[in-house]
Amino acid sequence: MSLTFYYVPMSTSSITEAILAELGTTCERVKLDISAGDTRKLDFLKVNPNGRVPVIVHEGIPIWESSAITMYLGEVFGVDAMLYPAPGPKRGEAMKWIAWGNVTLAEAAGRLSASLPSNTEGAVESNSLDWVPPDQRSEIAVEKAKADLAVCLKILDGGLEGKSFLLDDYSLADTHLQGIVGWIGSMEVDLTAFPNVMEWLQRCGERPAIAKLMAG
Ligand SMILES: N[C@@H](CCC(=O)N[C@@H](CS)C(=O)NCC(=O)O)C(=O)O
Repeated sequence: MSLTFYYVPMSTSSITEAILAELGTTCERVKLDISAGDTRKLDFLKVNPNGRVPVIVHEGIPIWESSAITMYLGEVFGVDAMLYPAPGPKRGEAMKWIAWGNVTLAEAAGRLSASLPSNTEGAVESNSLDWVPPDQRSEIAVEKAKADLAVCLKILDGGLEGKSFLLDDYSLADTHLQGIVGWIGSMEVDLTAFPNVMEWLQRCGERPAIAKLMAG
């Protein structure tokens, strides 16, 4: 089995890192540096023409987009490991949260992140593809992103009502979403208004694989 993981520390690829850690899947690791321009080099663009991490290459096939990677790794390695549902409605529920995490929750988080000064926690690097020049940023955009995040976090809080984890039992949907919510919490977003999210995030952080990653 050949599996290669392209990553940048402290980026979207941290989600895939957590997924691989939960699954205990071994792979070859290729570390890239955005500041050094690694994500725009021809060799990497052949792997992901978007010039972004994470990417996995499994048996010679590149798979990019963190949500697709989580669902793929779940399907291939996670079902036997009891970390991803078998095909059926529960699988659909996992996919719903993973896709929503990227398309809706992380979209609002990305707008906030791009508006923060580059040297603050959670902000994009000044030479990243997502960097917005300061003269194109506005307080209105920051407030709108925060308001949209609050709506999303309320939805997540409701989804966790009366449950320990999104699908009751811990799954890779939690691994994926906790990575996004952890990033949001590192920015100027107060999570205390969402008690179910706060408690869930703590429970996720107690998972041995995630605790080990957070300890560095
Ligand atoms: N939607 C993509 C987003 C990936 C993404 O934006 N990755 C950033 C790092 S957080 C990146 O690779 N940026 C490269 C660059 O800015 O050069 C996913 O979920 O995989």
